[in-house]
Amino acid sequence: MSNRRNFIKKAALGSIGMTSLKSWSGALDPNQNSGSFKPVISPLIISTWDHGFQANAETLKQLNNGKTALDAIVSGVGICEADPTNKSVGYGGLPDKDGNVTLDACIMDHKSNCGSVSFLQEIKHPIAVAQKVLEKTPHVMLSGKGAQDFALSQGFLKENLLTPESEKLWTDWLEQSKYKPIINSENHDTISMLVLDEAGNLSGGCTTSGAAWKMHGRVGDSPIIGAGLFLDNDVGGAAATGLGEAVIRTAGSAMVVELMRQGKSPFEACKKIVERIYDKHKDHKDMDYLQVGFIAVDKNGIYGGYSLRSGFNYAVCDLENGNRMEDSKFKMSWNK
Ligand code: SD4
Repeated sequence: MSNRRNFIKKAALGSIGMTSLKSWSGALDPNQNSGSFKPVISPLIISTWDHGFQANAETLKQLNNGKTALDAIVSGVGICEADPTNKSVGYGGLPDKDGNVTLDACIMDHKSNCGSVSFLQEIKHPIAVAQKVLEKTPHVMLSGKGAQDFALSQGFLKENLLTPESEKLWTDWLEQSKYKPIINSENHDTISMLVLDEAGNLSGGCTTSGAAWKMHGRVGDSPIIGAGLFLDNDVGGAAATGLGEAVIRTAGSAMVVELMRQGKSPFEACKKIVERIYDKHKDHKDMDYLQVGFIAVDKNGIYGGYSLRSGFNYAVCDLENGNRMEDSKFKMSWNK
């Protein structure tokens, strides 16, 4: 590491994690204004939505404590999973139409090792189970009862994840029983996180309770490597939030990474795939409520984000500039 880099690192260490800049212009490209155009100093952590701010701070703390990137991701997004007020991730997540909280998560490291769980019930930290799938099994993905049995075998506890508040929202919803995902509500959805660590290696994770009031058994994009999350340590990483069906139909995160491989910046790659999703869905029944957002980071520490509709933001944390929220650029506003 150069002397200058060391100096910046030391100077930044005192304040990192506490900086909250609403409007930040450090490395922003004036022509793009949704991401950076010059590398920032790693570790770089980028996470979806307001809840990403707290998650980033925890992940950074764990990295500074010498934890591996995967352990740090599990701790960071684990804060959102454990938060009963967060209605779209983990404990307190809104249930399916039958009142069951079912969780999806995945994790991926710089060597392309992956672990994933889908349709997991009564286990508070699906991201930690996904990490165990990666480390302890010959498989990538475990689902439903099998995923739960595996979690129990690894020492996870069975818990009721339906809070009284979420149960009340569900019983209110039962009066109409109409399935219409409202993404952006209360400014959160899936938490997806990408990390470029000090060694320059990429990793990522993604965890969600999925679409509220979904059919029992529905699985979204978040546990699917290539849809909700994808990275190639030679190129970059990308992760998604929003309506999983649309992200799966277009292999969203994998495509963002492929576009970066072809030379697009993270911002351009996210924008291009969001536009593709729009083209494929403009006459689709999902279009009324469709929202998708992507975050991406390349191997050099340049990052970006883009969403279909307004309201998406993400938290970015790097050594030089601290932890802050950035608003994503978007294709259209909600009233269109
Ligand atoms: C999913 N991307 O399961 C996640 C989150 C979500 O409506 O439910 N959005 O599709």
